[in-house]
Amino acid sequence: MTALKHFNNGFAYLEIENRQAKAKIALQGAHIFEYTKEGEASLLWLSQKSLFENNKAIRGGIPVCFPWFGKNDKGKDLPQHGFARTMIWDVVLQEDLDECTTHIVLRLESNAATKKMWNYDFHVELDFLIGKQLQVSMHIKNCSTIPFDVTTALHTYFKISNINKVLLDGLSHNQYYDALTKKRGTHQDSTGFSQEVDRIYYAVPNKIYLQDEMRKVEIESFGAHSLVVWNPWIEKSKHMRDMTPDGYKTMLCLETANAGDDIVTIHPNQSHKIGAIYRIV
Ligand code: TA6
Repeated sequence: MTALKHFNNGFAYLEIENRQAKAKIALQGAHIFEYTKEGEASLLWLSQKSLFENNKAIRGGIPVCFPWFGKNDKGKDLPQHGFARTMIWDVVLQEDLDECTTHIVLRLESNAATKKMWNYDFHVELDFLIGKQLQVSMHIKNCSTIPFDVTTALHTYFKISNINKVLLDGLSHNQYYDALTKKRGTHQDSTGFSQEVDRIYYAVPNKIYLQDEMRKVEIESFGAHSLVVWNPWIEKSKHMRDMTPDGYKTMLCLETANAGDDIVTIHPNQSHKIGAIYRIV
């Protein structure tokens, strides 16, 4: 079952429910901000102070970073993480595959507003399969007559019980770029985090695991050659109006990405697909 709902301020979202899961997807940014498997706690973290306002990215869930990840130095007014997450997408498919799986597709096409910021013709679709697992994939097509480069991410906020006790399994000895120190490093397996972390890992395996006190989540990625790991910690959270002071303790971003040096060139009439499947195992 899928229904179009609105918050009091008119902010629109799809509400999905089937026998295996329930979810909510904002039309702005094709932004899933709730996914809960039957019998489990919410997979995705959502800030208690998240804004559900036009042109403001939701703090939590899975923000879609496109057509660039991070800051864009080509223009001081260009939005961090691109414009896709603050634009209204069209719902092009909502279908119950069976009692346990719902298929939702939203689409964003280039228009005058996007071309002012990024002068290419494209369309991008976000494809969700919502059931006992959550599959999210981004399909980018170059509709221009020249190639373009993109960096992207599914900027996924995972709900955890305690940032000091989570374990990332599958990144041993992986190289990363540390955005805080501007240096490269090598992952050392250790439990938990005790400070801000903002890293782009490269050449990551297509399956990694988030081990928490309350569950183990498998993250299977495709079309991605990098993974971003982020937690703002105390100081950065203080300067974020949509974060509570202790919100950092129960979230960790693990972002299936083409970020940093992992730039994807898409040729005319060609497409690129990046996505992830999240399973509670
Ligand atoms: O995920 C890593 C990152 O690029 C961090 O540097 C931090 O800026 C985070 O994204 C959140 O960005 P946002 O624009 O959503 O506040």
